Amino acid sequence: ANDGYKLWMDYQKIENLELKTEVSDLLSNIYFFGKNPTYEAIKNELKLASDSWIGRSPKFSQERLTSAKFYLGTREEFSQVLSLTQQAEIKALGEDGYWMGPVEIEGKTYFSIIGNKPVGVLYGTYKWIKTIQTNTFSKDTEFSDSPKIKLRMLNHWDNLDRTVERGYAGFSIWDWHRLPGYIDPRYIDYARANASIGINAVSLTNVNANALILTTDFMKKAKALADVFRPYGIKVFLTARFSAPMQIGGLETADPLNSEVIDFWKKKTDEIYSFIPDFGGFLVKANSEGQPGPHEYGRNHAEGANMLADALSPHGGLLIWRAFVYSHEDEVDRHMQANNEFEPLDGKFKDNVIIQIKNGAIDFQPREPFHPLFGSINKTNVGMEFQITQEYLGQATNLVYLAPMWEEVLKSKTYKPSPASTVGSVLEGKETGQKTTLIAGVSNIGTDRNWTGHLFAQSNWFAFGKLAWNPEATSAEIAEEWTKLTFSQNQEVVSKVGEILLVSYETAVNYMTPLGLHHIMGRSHHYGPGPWVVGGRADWTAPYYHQADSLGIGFDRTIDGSGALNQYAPEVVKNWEDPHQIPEKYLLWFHHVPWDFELSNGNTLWEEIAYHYDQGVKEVRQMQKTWDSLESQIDPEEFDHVKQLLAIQEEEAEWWRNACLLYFQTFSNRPFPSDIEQPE
Ligand code: GCW
Repeated sequence: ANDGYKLWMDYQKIENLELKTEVSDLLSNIYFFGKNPTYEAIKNELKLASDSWIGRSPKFSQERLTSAKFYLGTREEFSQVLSLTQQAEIKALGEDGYWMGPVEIEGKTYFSIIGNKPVGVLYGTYKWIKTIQTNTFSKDTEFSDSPKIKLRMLNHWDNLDRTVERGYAGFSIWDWHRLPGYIDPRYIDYARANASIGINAVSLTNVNANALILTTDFMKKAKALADVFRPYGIKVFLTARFSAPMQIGGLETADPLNSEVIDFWKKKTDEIYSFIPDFGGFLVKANSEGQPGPHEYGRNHAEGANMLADALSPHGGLLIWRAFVYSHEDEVDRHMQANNEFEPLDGKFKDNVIIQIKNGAIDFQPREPFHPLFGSINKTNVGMEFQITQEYLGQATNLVYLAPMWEEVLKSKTYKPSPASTVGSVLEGKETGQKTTLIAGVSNIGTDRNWTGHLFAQSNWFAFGKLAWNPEATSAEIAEEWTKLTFSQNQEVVSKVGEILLVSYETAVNYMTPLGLHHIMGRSHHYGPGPWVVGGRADWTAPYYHQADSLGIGFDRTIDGSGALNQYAPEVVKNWEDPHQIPEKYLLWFHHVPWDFELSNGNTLWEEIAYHYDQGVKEVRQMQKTWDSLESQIDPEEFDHVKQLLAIQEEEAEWWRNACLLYFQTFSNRPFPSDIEQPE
């Protein structure tokens, strides 16, 4: 079981005897107040856990009065034994919320898990299991929780031929060829893993995929997956290619105002719902990077999105429309294009439309300032798109724990629509009252034995779920929980793995794109350095972004430059327009700065760039040392897997450092500081 397949759900024998007795007692007689497929899923999970924890299967009683020890059910099912106050408290936790703790039933107190819906009971059970795994369970303590975001969603970029766009962990886990007849047990494990961290929606297909997924044959396959996921509270979404009416509907146009097109989508949507009655809706990439969209017909994004939203709304479906739009025909700074398109349309989208916005305005770069659309459109539902797969962050060889990046974005102050607004508060709907809230993440899952290619990339899947559930959680607490569940409770392991996780993001930024540099990676595969890359469209070349010349480096996005800074609130503009005030991590994102510009620590810009690259390499070496020191505490197979990858990462960090510094030196014409390892 040490190949990583079991993720953070690799239940281990309970060593603590007191806990073992307590858990054995609870598992000796479990009573469910009702019957439904979700409770069957819970029973399955309890059996898996129990078998590993205590070497025995749990017992489920059919009758309540057989002196059961452990009670599970919904608030309604429990209503006879709960006080009105208790019921009100639980009700306030909302659809997915749960409560656990002691409940008095016929004069005796029993440990219980109560949800408003069966899925809440499921989430409560997973939480309970984690308390056992991390040795923090106490049956007398009450605990309750509920998600702050309604849709916690994975976006797979999986194609129907099983390749995965920007996937680095093998092929797609969706075996379309054998679906719907064959249900790979892996689908169930996938659903378990997602439910255990609160993920409740999944879009199965690539936003760049063709329209084939919308044909009847593929719908049947998608239905089979939806049936597997349903007990785990997970809804299926599909990508909808805007030109589908032409590709699979035999029409001459995909104009969203054309009545035949409208009819095509209505019928298509009805058909999907006939297979998947709780279908989530569509996810659409339109008029971006060559994908078809409403612009072809002189229509805007709202007209395109609303037409699809109308087809979905009778069924309660959602239309998720991506704001990642840019065109190379547009001369305007790519950073500005989404705001330019969407701000004028604010308020024009239907209620069941959500605009899904990437965390930054360019494209999942190692570090980006928050996207200026957050806080700028407030009469339209907005959602976040993070990227879990490490397209620009070393893919499956580099150990990079992404939660600190996501936390940085979520905590960023937008100052819009209100002075206290943050990206997180906007997403939670606190600012606008938005109900259908969304955090999506581009999946890093594939057919690899350990699901994610790099064992540590599992931490990103885990952290994504945790932050989507609670955007106010910290990357440090998530790192600790993941480590305990994945490796061990041992204090040394927890603290050293924690060190590695928490330093890893800044480390990668240091050796890839420090101080606000961006988009200087290799062409199209996006792996490794390529600050020299030219040819093809301007906004896919590196010099467009770093603008290095004999005077300095950086993209001037100030008011006198491209003006992108103007898309932020005046408070942000005030802090960021001055190169001495802006946080140095964003400096070259917004400013073209002379090589001899003095930074806060007294170094010149040129020196500081060199020190950051050098530091990145040193930090990877430190991560290697820390990992090596854990050899005796980690399973040998897992230890070796990570060790080998860290060695590759060290080489790649050097590659980045050497390539970028030597290249930028051709502009700066300055020596490297003598106290760094000299690039060659
Ligand atoms: O990050 C870029 C990727 C494309 C991707 C696009 C998008 C799905 O390089 O591969 O296409 O973003 O998000 O649409």
